[in-house]
Amino acid sequence: MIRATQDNEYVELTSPTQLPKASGFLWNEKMMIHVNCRGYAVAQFMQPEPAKYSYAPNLEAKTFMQPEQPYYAHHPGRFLYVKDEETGEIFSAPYEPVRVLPDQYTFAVGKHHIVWKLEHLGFAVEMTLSLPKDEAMELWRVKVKNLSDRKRKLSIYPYFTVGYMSWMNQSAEYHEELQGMVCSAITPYQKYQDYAKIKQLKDKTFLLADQPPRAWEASQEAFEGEGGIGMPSAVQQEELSKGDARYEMPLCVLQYSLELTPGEDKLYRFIFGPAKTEEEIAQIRQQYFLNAASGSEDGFAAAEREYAGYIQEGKGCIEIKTPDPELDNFVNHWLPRQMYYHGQTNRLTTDPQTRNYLQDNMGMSYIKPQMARNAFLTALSQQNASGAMPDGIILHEAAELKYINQVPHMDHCVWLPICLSTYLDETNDYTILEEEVAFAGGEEMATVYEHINRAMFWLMEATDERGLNYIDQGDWCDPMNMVGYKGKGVSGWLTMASAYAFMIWADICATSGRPEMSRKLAAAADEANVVINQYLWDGNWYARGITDDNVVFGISKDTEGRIFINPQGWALLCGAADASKQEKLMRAVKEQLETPYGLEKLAPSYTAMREDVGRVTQKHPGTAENGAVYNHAAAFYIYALYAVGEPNDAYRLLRKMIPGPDPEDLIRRGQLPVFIPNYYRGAYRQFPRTAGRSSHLFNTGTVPWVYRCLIDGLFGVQGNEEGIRIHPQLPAHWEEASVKRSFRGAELHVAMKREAGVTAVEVYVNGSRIEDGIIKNVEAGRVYDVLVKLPPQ
Ligand code: CEZ
Repeated sequence: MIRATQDNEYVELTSPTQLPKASGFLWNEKMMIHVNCRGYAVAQFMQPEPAKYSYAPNLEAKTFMQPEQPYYAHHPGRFLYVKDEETGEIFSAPYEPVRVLPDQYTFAVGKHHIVWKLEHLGFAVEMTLSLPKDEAMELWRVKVKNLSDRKRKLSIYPYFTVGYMSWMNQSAEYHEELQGMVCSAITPYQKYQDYAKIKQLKDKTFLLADQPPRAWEASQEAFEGEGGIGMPSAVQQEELSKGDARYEMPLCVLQYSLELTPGEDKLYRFIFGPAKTEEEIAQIRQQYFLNAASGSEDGFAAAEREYAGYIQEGKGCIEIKTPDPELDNFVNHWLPRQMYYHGQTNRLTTDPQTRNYLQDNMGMSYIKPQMARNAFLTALSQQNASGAMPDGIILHEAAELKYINQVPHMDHCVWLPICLSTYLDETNDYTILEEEVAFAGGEEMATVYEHINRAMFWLMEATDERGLNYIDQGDWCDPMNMVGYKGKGVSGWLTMASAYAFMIWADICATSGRPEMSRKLAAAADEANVVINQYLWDGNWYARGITDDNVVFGISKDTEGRIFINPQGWALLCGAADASKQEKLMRAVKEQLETPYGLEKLAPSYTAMREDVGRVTQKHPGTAENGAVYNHAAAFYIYALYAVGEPNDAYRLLRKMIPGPDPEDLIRRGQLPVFIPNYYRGAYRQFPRTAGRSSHLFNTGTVPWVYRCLIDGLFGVQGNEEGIRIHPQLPAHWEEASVKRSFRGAELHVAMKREAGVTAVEVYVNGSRIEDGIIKNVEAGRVYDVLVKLPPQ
């Protein structure tokens, strides 16, 4: 039902109904497309703000990408109606909108393309989606084959949703000379000042075909007639009416009629996307379909090939082999791909949230460190001279802070040293600290070192008389907006995160020859830890914060939101929790927050508004920050477990982030193991029926943290200023594992084995024992054979 192909190139699903929301996604420099097994699609492109070219049937609100995206009959999709011309029978690929269950069905999610294959009525249909590397457009291959032993006649109708483009102006028609359809619209606006902006937009949607169609239809209504989208009247007629759309909802559908001898197949190719002008569309047709560059390869095939190469560049820096092949496949292929997507696209925003931008680039440190470096400098160039970081980082001159970035959050500074430390671990590039960068406004310049000092001092100052950090309208938890909006409430988590940031910065200062500053920071961390224990320890775990009215919350006497995961994990990281507190809080987490699908972010989920906590309590219980298995928060906790040396709990929880391999688990999550979603439904103890269900939202800060869990924790192959420290923390039930680690231009082949008689980790490099486990002065171009002997369990 769900399997990886032999070569691990694809994850395949063989039913369109068992996991109806199963999906995959592709992206390039300009766009992203998320498609599901039944043919529905959400595509966005940047111009520079995210825009659509295939719309819903009603006016769409512009907002950020949503979890648990609902699908419905007229949801934008890419379909192929197939009509047997002898019997009149009709079905559609991949499954929607006709919903006839085919005899054979496969949805294959690959890294650089996505394929739907089905067999029905003696026909095989294959639809393949790919993208070019730099342009916003979809490249489609549609192949039909006669599987029967007689000649067959059929019509196929490639259908591309255009939808409700605009209430001001929308139309569509077929263009003979383009051999394609062009839909035109004007993005709705009202202020004359916006005219200058909207006149630049790509307001056309086109469909180009490599072969002339027999007929077409450009009006959604005319196409559907009384039959509706499930059995369109136009498909039941002999020929589409070659109609246009005049302020009618546009559609791109073509008809091809063909005859196939037994075993014969035929391939069609299409390009679907946005454009500004007809000339641009003509240009695309020329480039992709008419210019056969060399031999048989035309622009279309060259673009597919180039795109495969682009995705291939997003390789991670470890290749693992463990007793868990599904984990191996995920870590070797899908996890770095998802991390790369974040680093390359900035989640399709022009003003990524500062914490997201920094963490996404923490992940990029493993893939393209130069890009991470530039991103850190970009972020710092928007820092206020006071040390405060803005809520979002502006990536385009015309961009402005939108949505959540208009709400003041207090945590952005903590991510600077934390994310930079990963970059330094990977590259050892301490020169970044000496780089001169301006502050916002451009008047004052300072080194990166000075910038981060100011961020740390800003955090030290942003505390109340007790020394706890103010939360204002939020911290890492975006919607925790009413704990401190009156100016008094504090965040327990943020106090811990600040302490941890001070510790990390203290280390970096020490390593870069700044002992004085290092001591100052370490002292600040110690002071924070004292007040954390004084005001936030509740007996068995740490509180989440203290409200404007001085009410401690996230504690045993709360009936909802009794325990939050973040203060527990970060108390382990920042060193606030001593051994006895560590044990207590880990037990509380296991008892109250662990579920079969991972760790809940808080429990019990709030079922009613708490006006002194805020919007988070109004989210549906068990979704998102209100007690879902929020993977980003779970990843922090797992990272903390590795930091305090709890490999078994850490691994168990880590494994729960990936759907499967057990079929029941896959069905419950409803998602293929090709990405980690931002959440799985939680509130396991309150709403067990829906627990485990994936949000299908692949935008999440989880992935770089999972990668860090693997590098710094599980496989213990973390870089440092001397070289690389080998210190695996395999779970007890693993006898062995191996890792191929690319590191600063060298390659390490690390074999890990449990061996009788071994009492502590022993590391051998090219045959000789290394006492401290640190391979020093790693030389680029060299291959290191590393053997790690581990004590038996
Ligand atoms: O967004 C994420 C943010 O992108 O939520 C995280 C936060 O740390 C990330 O920076 C936790 O709050 O209600 C809201 O505004 C939500 O908070 C969303 O914006 C949330 C979504 O899950 C999107 O990923």
